[in-house]
Amino acid sequence: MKKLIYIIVFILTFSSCSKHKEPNLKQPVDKNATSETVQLYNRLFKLMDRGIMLCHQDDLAYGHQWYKETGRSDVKDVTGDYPAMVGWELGHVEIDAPYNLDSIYFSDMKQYIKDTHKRGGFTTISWHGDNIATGNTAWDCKQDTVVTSILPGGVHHAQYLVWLDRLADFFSDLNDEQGKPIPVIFRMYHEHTGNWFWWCREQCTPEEYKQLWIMTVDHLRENKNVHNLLYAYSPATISTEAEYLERYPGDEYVDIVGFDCYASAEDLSRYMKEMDTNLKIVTDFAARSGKLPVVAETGLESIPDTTYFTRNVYPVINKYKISWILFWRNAWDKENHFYVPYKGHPAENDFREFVAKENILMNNDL
Ligand code: BMA
Repeated sequence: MKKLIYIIVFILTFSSCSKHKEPNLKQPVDKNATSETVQLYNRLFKLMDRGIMLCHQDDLAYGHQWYKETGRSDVKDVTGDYPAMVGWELGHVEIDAPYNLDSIYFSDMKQYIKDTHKRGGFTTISWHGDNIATGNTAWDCKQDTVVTSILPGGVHHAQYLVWLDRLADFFSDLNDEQGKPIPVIFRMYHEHTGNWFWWCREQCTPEEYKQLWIMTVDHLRENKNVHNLLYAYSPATISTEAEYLERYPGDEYVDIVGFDCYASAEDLSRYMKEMDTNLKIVTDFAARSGKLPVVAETGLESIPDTTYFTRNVYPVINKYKISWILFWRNAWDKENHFYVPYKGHPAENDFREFVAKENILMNNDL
């Protein structure tokens, strides 16, 4: 009898254990990702069944003609809710500056990321790191040996690892109130199919680009023990899958696949076509490779067309199953550099209508 009880207890324990492990969870590329990071990845996939999350760059730090007002957000001013996801930018963390290239203190950024996490929202982070060879900005493309100079054996390799260490310190300092690491998405070396950053196609070969990516991921996770990241790949718009994959570092190094595509008021039909082509390429590839598809950056600067969101964005994204769409920042210090309407802007009704769609997810929908 005693033996039988032992056997029953053993079976019950074993079955509850295996249930607890949830063997069907999808694993991110970092095999040592924290359990919160694994949960995040799986949550993002699940949420795609309900809709597309709205994401806005720098949303909580500033907006059109305001800077650092606690709790404020242009998206919330107009719609009554925060975006489901917020984008941030790490440019200048690598040179140990106290604030980023758009004047956001990194200490504030960490707090905004914690606030978003507490509200149940998500965070994606880009990085316009400086050109280490010239000391100028990410946009400095005057010489084309910077990537080789960063790779192992290159003259700037050691210093570049110091830069990556500073990134790692930032990521490692993202903890919730219980001290658990907050998982975030890191979208690095983006728009590389363009020709405006030092990591773009004219500055390095496909092989060098891949090596740069792999070296960065390996350094963060193997040497610096950063395990709260999902890695996102986002070229500027392309027209074929071959182009999309030419510099793809491999399925072992990417969790999320997207693209950046901007509109111009003069040619919104070109924008819709480009969005459609890129969405098709990205969602097809994501389905095949098991990655998460997104629109990593988009927008129409200063939104001169007041039906842009409902007539140009929604009809295209609504055809696809994607995780989120990120609209670029509303600069606080530039009159016309904004991508989401602020209160009083002529496109605000259209934006509200867009956000009210059943399958556009805001923070309160999560
Ligand atoms: C660009 C512009 C710049 C900004 C940079 C990094 O697209 O918005 O003003 O400094 O992104 O955020």
